[in-house]
Amino acid sequence: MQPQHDVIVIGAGISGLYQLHTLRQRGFKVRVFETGTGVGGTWYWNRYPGARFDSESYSYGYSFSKELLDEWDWTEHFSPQPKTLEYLNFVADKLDLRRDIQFNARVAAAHWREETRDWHVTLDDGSEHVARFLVTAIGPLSTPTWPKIEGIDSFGGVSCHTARYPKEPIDFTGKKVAVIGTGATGIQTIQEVAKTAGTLTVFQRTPNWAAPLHNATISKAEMAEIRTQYPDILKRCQETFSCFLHTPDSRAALEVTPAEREAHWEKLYGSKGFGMWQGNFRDILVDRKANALVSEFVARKIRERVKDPATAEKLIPKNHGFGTRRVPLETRYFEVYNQPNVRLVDIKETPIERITPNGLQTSAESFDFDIIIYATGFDAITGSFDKIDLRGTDGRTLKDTWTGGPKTWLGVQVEGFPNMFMVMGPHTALGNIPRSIEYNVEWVTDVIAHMRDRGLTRAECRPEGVKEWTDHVVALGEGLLSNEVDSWMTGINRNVDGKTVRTVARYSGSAPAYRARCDAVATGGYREMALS
Ligand code: NA7
Repeated sequence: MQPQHDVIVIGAGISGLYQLHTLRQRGFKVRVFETGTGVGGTWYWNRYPGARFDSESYSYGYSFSKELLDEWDWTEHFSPQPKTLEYLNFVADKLDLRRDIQFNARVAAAHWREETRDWHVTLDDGSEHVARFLVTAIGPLSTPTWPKIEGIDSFGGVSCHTARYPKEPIDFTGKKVAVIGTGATGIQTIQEVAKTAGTLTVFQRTPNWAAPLHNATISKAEMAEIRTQYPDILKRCQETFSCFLHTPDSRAALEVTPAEREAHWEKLYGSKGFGMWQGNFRDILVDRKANALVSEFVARKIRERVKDPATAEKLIPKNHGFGTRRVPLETRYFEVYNQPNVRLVDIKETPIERITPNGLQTSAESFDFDIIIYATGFDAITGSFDKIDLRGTDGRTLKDTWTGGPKTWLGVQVEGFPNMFMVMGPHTALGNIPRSIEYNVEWVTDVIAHMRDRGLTRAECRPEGVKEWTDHVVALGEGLLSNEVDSWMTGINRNVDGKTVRTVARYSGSAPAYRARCDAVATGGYREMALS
């Protein structure tokens, strides 16, 4: 079978849409395969109540097109999912992207063919497609995981995972609702469902440190003002550590006086977005003493906000410090537990034994529910790769290649997988993700264009490059308190076989350093790669 396309892109989320656009702009014939029935990726699937950005909307949208920036109005500082999905549809229409996207199309397998130097892709429906290059734009958090609880299929009411939430909203009025999971997703869901549910029971295994979001609407006049500031906003995102508007304070918590510390933390706790996590003193995520102090500050806030002291204690994490897991941002989350219709069940104390036709059974009690929402997270970073039968040279699978943790070159290539490029793969700078995506996508497009212009048909990273980058990523993670804690960021998900040992799957250096490294490869004529 001859190649029908220059490039096959898997996924039509923020990465895939921009990858399609940049490649098309450079004259490539591109086909995008997307499992969903529409564009949006993360923002297509995560329709759960309360889903929204934790990054400021105006720092999150695409930055490459003045026209898009000029024509799109954000309505809230932290955009809710329906508006974000509307935005991504607006982008797809504006750039006329849909004609090259096939929806309802899940890639089941992608095999490299050395003799013809191309990728042979098979969809779920058995159809086959061939392209010279393969770009994975499948997202780091896109394969939802359900808990392994006995009887999960026996429930007679409505149940769903937050990342597979139905398109028709569920009405909670007067209903008995359960939410299992208290990560960033669970917290957004809980604070929304609590507004209308008859009763809401939250099943918490591990509490997470959360900080206030301080969302607000954006008026037309304010949006006009923001638009004039776009150059500064986007420039700042390019300069900060993780592409957020917030970046670590140059001072250490332990260098300043207790009064200065307190004042800084009060200010951060009272300001919008990720400041408390990303704009904090530079030592809180590496120094145990500094981390204990900031954790104590946030614990105090929880105790002030939750009326029942026993409930407050349950909501305060004891097994990890503030910021060592992804910090959920919340809007009156802790106050939810002061409502008479809301109850917190600590399932470390009384584990869930089984889901029953009417609800669920813990070791202490039987509960009846109309609705159970699973906010139980994702098989993060490598999970979406594992679901595809990806085979490189000699038929070796990617899953086998990554046993014991991912090994990559710059997070964009894998040894033995020529002509495959990853956008937001393991070992790339995630941070404020669209900013990282735009860089990654443009870099990949440049390599592919470089090859075409020189008649080159095969690109593979070199083994020594993979070792150097993987060692570098592991070294960057040393000393970070977050790498001592179980979370999706350290590759742990006990709902997935084999994801019980911590791995370093995230690049934890700065985004500017990452870009400088990748820029050097490009300006060096990609000599670090084996191109032929
Ligand atoms: P997370 O952060 O992985 O949270 C999943 C939650 O579900 C967490 O509280 C888990 O408890 C809980 N969980 C997982 N499995 C079970 C079982 N079997 N029983 C009970 N509770 C369970 O996923 P999110 O979707 O909230 O957020 C993922 C990222 O998406 C987020 O960080 C943002 O970047 C966007 P645990 O902590 O494992 O004890």
